[in-house]
Parts: sequence; C-alpha cells; structure tokens
Amino acid sequence: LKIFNLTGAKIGMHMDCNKVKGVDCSTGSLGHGLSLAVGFALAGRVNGIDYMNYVLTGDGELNEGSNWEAAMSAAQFKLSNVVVFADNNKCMIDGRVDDEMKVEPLDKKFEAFGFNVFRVDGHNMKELNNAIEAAIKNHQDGGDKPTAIIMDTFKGAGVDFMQDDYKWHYGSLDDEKLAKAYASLDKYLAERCARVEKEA
Ligand SMILES: Cc1ncc(C[n+]2csc(CCOP(=O)(O)OP(=O)(O)O)c2C)c(N)n1
Repeated sequence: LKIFNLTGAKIGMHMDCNKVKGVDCSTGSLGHGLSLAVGFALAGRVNGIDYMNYVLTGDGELNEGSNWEAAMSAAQFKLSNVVVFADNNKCMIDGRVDDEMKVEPLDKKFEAFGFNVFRVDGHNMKELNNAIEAAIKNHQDGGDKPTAIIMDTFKGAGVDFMQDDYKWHYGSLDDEKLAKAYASLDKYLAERCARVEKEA
C-alpha cells in the first residue's frame, strides 16, 4: 500500500487480476460489474452451486449502456441471486449526474427492467440490512426476480469540506486538511452512534 498507484506497484487505482491475488477480474472501466455478476450467477446455476452475487455500481456508472443489457439478462434468466446496489450519490468524476446524464428515477427504471426494488438511505445500515435480508429471503423462497437496492448517499459523507462535492472525486490531503477530515469524521461518527441508539 505504501507504493499504491506508483509505477511498478501491484495495487493501482484500477485492479489488475493478473497482479493481485483474490481479484477475479480486472476492473476500472465502468459498466462491467453487473454483466460479470450475471455471468457468475449463471455459472453457479450450470455448476449446481447456490450463492448470492452482490454488485456495487455508481449512479454515474449507470450511464453505461452495458448495465442495462445486463439488467435485462438478469431478469430474463430469473437470477434472483443477483443483488445490485446503486450508490446514488448524485456525483460523478467531474460533475453532477443530473448535469452530465440523468439516471433517475432509478427505482422505476430497475422496476421496469424486472427487478424487485428497495430504496434506502445508503448511510443507514439498518435499512440496508433489511433490504439485503429481503433479497436473500426472496431468493430462498424461490422468487424469480433479481433485486436492486437504490442507496441514496452523499459522496465523501462525513468529511464536511468534501461531502457532496464532486471535485473531491480525486484529491490529496496535506496535514492540516487531514486533521480537519479526522475531526469531521469523529463528529459524524458520534452523530451516527447517537442516531442508532435513539432508533434502537
Ligand atoms: C468506461 C469508463 N468511462 C469513464 C471512466 C472515467 N470515470 C472514472 S470514475 C467516473 C465517474 C463515476 O461516477 P459514479 O459511478 O457515480 O461513481 P462515484 O461518484 O460513486 O465515485 C468516470 C466517468 C471510466 N473509469 N470508465
């Protein structure tokens, strides 16, 4: 990790499956995760092995048409063991998703593509957990639809000077900014813990 992303390092910004053990596919080019999951799910069916397939996509990533081909396939092949999480943080690499290429309404889109859909606060672990458990139950009960979990989130959540600002897609921190980021995360964590206790 100390030479992360430097020339010659095994771990770069985009993972290379020929260099890093445990990484099954090289990624970095957006829009392939859902297709891979459909392939993994079909392979499980052919090999008679039952497992869930979880995919994380970004809302910006959903601009890629390949996702929607994969979504059609997941529904067509009744892959109830495929669960796609859409990290709907409304930001991309160099702009807001609404300004670059709108993807909303994501819940209605996935529903129209034949998915069971849950829309949750992506920063609320309880809501997320309930949606995941419902997806697993649907599969175990013989449901025939894949699941989409639309997570409403903020990019850079918890770091006040980064939150919801696409310009922090990239960036590095000097010591002063690092200290500010830690302080902000501590405050965020305390607020979250208080909320969880209140909800319990
Ligand atoms: C096919 C492809 N096109 C463009 C890029 C460049 N790119 C890297 S990240 C990114 C934005 C992705 O936005 P989103 O999926 O919303 O990710 P997040 O905001 O959660 O980081 C883009 C366009 C890429 N990696 N692959």
